[in-house]
Amino acid sequence: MEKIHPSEITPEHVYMSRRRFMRGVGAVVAGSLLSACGVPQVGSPTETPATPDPTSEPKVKATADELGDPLTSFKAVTNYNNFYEFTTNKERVARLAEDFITSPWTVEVGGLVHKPRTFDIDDLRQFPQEERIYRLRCVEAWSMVIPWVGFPLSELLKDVEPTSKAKFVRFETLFDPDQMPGQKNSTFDWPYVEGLRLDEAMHDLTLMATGLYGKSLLSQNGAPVRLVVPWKYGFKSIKSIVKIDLVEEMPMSLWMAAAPQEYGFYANVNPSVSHPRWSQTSERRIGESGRRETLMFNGYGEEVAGLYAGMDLKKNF
Ligand SMILES: Nc1nc2c(c(=O)[nH]1)N[C@H]1C(S)=C(S)[C@@H](COP(=O)(O)O)O[C@H]1N2
Ligand SMILES: [Mo]
Repeated sequence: MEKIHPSEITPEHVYMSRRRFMRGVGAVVAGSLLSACGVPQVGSPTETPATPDPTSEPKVKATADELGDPLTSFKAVTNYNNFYEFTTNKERVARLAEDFITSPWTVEVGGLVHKPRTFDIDDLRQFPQEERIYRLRCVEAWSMVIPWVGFPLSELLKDVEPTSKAKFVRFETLFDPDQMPGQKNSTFDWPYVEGLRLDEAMHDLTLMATGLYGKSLLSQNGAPVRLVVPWKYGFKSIKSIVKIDLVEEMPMSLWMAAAPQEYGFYANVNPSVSHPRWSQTSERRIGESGRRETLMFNGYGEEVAGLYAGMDLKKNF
């Protein structure tokens, strides 16, 4: 049989974005990254799964994103974190999250769907895992380049079959103050909640990440499964998800509830919309000196600008 080129069977924009963002896919063994026992495993069965050494730089084939910017070191990605359930101190999250129990774990998917389903780790393993090199731009104006491993959220959503009433997706992080001391801090209305419009959630760039740098996610990065939406500020990429609901109304996120004048629902990276307390025109790339310009939609405009056609992005920030 004649070999069919992927561009012939996939809509071109999808094909192009996959080609641009999938790297080293062959190196990722499907399902190998979500370990049942919670101990991160390595890709090759001949290597011994070991307690992660946060100082070792795991090997991935890619060395840069599609713009040519180098990956942020594994050490920085796993030791400089925002995960307020543990602490607001970025450098202390990794230590405090060390004993976080990520197995057993389930993600309950329901709401306006025809086939509600509770996924366990093995179920999530069934979705083909791929590597995606994405920029992560925090609303605090620092950024990283991270080689994630995961599967498109659209795959999971197709599985539960959203009804025609479903317009938004609402995500929830685990609530367990015994394990997550930051949740005893009543400044925030726990659990952490985030949301996307259904078409944003179905976009090919929207990833459910189960790993990074070719290893299972460490707790500080949102193990065992977290969202990654690369064209939005980092706070949209909710960690350690236990619940996903398809809903009709725009969900209220933890950050919208905490400070609606500072954090909107869309939270698209936009250098021309300042945070009330600082400018968003530039950012500090972790591991670099100096600052670099912040790109509209974090550099993913070609892929995602169409989602917001006709919208005033200054009002819908
Ligand atoms: N549940 C939860 N998810 C979260 C956060 C959080 O505090 N709690 N912080 C967000 C913010 S502000 C950022 S910048 C990213 C950081 O992800 P990383 O630590 O894996 O780089 O996670 C996001 N997801
Ligand atoms: Mo952030």
